[in-house]
Amino acid sequence: MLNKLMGIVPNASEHGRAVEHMLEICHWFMLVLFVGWGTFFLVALYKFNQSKHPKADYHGVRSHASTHAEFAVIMIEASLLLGFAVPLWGKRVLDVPDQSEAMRVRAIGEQYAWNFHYAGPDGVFGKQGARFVSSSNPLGLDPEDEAGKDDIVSKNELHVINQQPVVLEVSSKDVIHAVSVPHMRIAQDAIPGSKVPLWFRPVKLGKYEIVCAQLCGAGHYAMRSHIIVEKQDEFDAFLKELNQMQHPAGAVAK
Ligand SMILES: [Cu+2]
Repeated sequence: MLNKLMGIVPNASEHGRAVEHMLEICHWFMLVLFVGWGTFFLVALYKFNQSKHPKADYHGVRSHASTHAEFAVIMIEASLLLGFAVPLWGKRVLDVPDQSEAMRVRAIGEQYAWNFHYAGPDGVFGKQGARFVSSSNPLGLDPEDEAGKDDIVSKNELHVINQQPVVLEVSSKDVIHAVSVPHMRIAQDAIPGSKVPLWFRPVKLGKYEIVCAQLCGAGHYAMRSHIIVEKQDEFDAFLKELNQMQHPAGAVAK
């Protein structure tokens, strides 16, 4: 309920419910803290007003109520962190789905766009190297590598299949960017020189916004992309069209 009040977008991923559950608990906890400390502040303002206590009392609080309250807060915070946040995070980050069941896509950020790199019909990514990067070869694919000849790149549009897990290998060409998809409850920094896996399982057809969540330069605001969750046949048609566009010679017939 508090999540809704704070304007959370609808969930479209399998693990999203768990994230929402934790957010909801945290919001309620913060509300209790806010009301509690706010009330304490107002009471203190009234009770210890200078007109009532013209002389300062150097002894201070005599009861142990605040010590107990603080201890309770620490216990709740520790249980939230150790009981909810850490296991949830561990499950999210460590249990990357197996290659056989998940779709693997490389997400490469640049100023100011996202390149989504598919392995193509052979299912193998071509070798990449910084020395191959040029305006006509933005991903730095090795022109000699056969595996890379059928690779497909989609600019600012990540197409995925509904219900199939997706592993994004997140990296960047220039500065630090971040893939953030509020609807999928995922976010990951894109760091030049490293490939960090980020995975989710889309469970709702539709088009969802990908936001760059790191201030990456003057055009940061315009770095908008979308995830399109579609059915298998629509996805196949999309990939086929890009394949024909990017490999018109038909060298990669399949
Ligand atoms: Cu960016």
